[in-house]
Amino acid sequence: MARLIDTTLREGEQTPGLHFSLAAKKRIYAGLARTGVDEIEIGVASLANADLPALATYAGSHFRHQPFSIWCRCKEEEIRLAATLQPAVLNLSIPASDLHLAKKFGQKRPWALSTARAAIAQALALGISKVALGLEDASRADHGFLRALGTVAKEAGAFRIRLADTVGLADPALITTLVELMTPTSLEVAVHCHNDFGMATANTIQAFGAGAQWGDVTLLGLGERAGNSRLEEVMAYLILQKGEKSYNLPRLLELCRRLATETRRQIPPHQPLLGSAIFSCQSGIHQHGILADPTTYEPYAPELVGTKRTLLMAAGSGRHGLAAVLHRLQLPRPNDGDLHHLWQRMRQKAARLHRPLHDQEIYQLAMEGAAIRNGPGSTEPLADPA
Ligand code: HCA
Ligand code: CU
Repeated sequence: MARLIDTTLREGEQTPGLHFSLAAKKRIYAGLARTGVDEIEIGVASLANADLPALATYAGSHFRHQPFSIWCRCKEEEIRLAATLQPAVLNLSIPASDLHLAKKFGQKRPWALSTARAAIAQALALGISKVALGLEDASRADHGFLRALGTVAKEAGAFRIRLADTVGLADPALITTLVELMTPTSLEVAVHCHNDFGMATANTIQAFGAGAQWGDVTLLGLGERAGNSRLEEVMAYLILQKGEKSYNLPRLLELCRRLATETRRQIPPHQPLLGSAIFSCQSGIHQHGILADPTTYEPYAPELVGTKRTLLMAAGSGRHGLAAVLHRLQLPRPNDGDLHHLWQRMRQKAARLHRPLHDQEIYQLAMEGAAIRNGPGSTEPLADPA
């Protein structure tokens, strides 16, 4: 079963230019809890994160059944601090690639193995019942070494390993390989996918297919550079395509829209799930199909994401769509010849204007057609436009 770790409050807060006040963090936490997300990573255990104790207290006291986790490096003082905040899970992190080990720590692989082992042991000894190990830059790490880190994590008592595609260069095939590498360790497996090539959501979904139990996500894909897997995409996919029942789609979308407003982020009209125009359709072939049965060209009903289907009349639209628009405008259905004639004039006008026509313009064209039919001077209205 696929489970989601939201890390908006940890990785998301690392988004350049973004800063959440404590009040905002609480609102986001509450909103996330209402979506049914399985684990909420609330921040980094470091002295620089002054809000963390208050946020942990809020999370623990207001949402007793919502597991929250804390992230930290394999550093004794950070682990000690994390332990005082009583998270359900501690997500430790250690670099796994030679590049990160050498450039950030001047270290080699044995150091990572012993450091991870000691950190897991320390966290467990301090009473944290569930400890996970994150492998930073796993997608550029040696595969044998990744397996060795997994084995050490398991021996030391971790329950989960998290494979981070830190710079977002993995494709679904590599994600499959990385997840499968961990199978022999019998640890639960998580992935943390970045979106540098636009593959974060696909990689996360692929990880589930390859046997991972957990995927990291953030609201609106917030995170370093191009961000992370979007909670809204991954969760909606699990709900709408996999029949997952434990999540709340309206709450999720409402939270995304609110956060977009609060962080002054525009939601582009064609943004998956959230965009206002994703169910607008102007091509004749698609309109014909949709009018016969919306499932021909829609993966789910627009109402499920709080939007509406809109048939636009453009140069490439067809007669079926036009007839439907006339119906919506409460205009009588013309005979086939008149409809054809109106359709041609509609297409010419839309082509001239390089855009779909507004209802008023369609209405006007239909009225002109009626005027021609009824003879010069006739202005008899057919109906008021909606
Ligand atoms: C970062 C670290 C991380 C860690 C992921 C993890 C990454 O870049 O700040 O510990 O699982 O992407 O590697 O977010
Ligand atoms: Cu990250």
